[in-house]
Amino acid sequence: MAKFEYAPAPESRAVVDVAPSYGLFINGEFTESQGGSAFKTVNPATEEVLSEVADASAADVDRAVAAARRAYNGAWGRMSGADRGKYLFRIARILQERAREFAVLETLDNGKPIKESRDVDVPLAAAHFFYHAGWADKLEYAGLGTNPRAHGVVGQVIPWNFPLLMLAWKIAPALATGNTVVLKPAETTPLTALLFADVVQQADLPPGVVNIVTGAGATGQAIVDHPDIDKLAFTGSTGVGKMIARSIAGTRKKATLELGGKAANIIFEDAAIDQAVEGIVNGIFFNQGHVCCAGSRLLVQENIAADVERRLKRRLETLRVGDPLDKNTDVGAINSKAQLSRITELTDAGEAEGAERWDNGCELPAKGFWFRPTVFTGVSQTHRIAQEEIFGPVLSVLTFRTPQEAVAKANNTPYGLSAGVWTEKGSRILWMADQLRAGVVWANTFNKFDPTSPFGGYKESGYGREGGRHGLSAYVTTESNG
Ligand code: TAP
Repeated sequence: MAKFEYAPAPESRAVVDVAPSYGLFINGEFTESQGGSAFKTVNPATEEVLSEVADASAADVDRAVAAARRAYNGAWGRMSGADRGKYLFRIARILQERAREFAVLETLDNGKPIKESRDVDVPLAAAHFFYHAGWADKLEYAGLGTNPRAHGVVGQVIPWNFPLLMLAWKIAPALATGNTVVLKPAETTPLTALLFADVVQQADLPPGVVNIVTGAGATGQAIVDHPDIDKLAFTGSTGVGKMIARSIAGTRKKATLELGGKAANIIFEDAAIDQAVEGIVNGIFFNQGHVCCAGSRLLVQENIAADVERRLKRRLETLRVGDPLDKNTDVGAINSKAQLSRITELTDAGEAEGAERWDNGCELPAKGFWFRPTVFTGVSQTHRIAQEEIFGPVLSVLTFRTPQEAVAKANNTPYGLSAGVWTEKGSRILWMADQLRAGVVWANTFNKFDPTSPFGGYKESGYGREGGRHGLSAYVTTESNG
């Protein structure tokens, strides 16, 4: 086993063991993939191979769905909500107990700074299980409709930007409502999902309730196409989301799609500027900008634009880019070579289309996938960098004069996931929240998440909500929604 050490101080050392290879987690145990094929998962900060992971074929997905069906028809389907809740509480507590292990593994496989996996990803994942544990025996009173019942077997496909957290967003509500699960993590970040399988065993969950099938897009497609899946939950790109919607059209499958975004972070002249600059930096550079709700467009009122740009650049010069396992790192590695190429292609297009490019000039490690925090000014609405999701540490700055113009520009994208408003005027916050076509609107803050709040988009950002009472409704049928 390869050993990876975290934290330079000996007293705060935590070590995580990464096995040289992993199988699929089906029916409560690890098993080989039927075709025997595997793929490598790489540490994006060093390009070192971390492990070889089984590549699930359609036949493996079929085995996983059959196991989930047996579990649903068996003990799990008959279990009381109170007993299901106990399993969820147990999982939440184990996640807390093993938090450091999860944080280090997430950082190794994803490239995100350890302070983010430690303080955001893992605690929020545990919080999601605690929150849904509380719902498991109260579904009758959740206002979801008459006689809420599980769908049955749920297929779940998640992306690489918050691997453990997206897994928690998917699995916790599915189990709380009595469904069983077949989940596919992203190809570049399978390791925390496989460690979660270990937690499932530790919590003594009945076999087949949670199945983890690793693989690439073809494995996801096999889940989507499987005839015995009752409901699909997908988080990922709008392109793949559209393909999934087409694949299941006319079938009995229900679906929730959480897709891309191009959020506007809007600063008015009366805002507390330093606080707003902090929010903007967090909004786009948190998790290297690999965030669906990232504030990737800054809309700043024209008369304060020069001041904001100056303060923003000064702040960006203080960001530490580098070793994700260093507790002082602010911006880690780009998750994959493919993602780095996409960011490079779009930023080159930004320059070619005439926007002015600036980066913080920091040194980058020799190995691994890296991109400097970058800001484009003089961006117009038609530029690709103002329209397309870059999913990297790149901010496009546009200006506006009136609130009406800010709303028009903010809404002028195919997406509608999130937005931020910075102003001292309460009435303006309420007016903007009403006008913005975004599922989440933050005021004088950004990137705040809580399991009690529903999260999801308008337009091409998808449909359905995750979190809160609204998120539960996607996992049940009632006498009114069939
Ligand atoms: P995708 O390429 O769409 O991949 C998402 C997942 O779908 C991965 O597990 C992927 O497998 C799988 N997949 C690929 N092709 C598939 C197919 N034909 N059928 C079924 N599954 C398939 O997105 P990504 O690049 O991993 O993630 C980034 C995107 O996710 C961004 O657009 C981001 O905005 C969005 N996102 C949205 C949210 C919310 S809540 N709205 C949250 C996080 C991320 P592979 O990994 O093997 O390709």
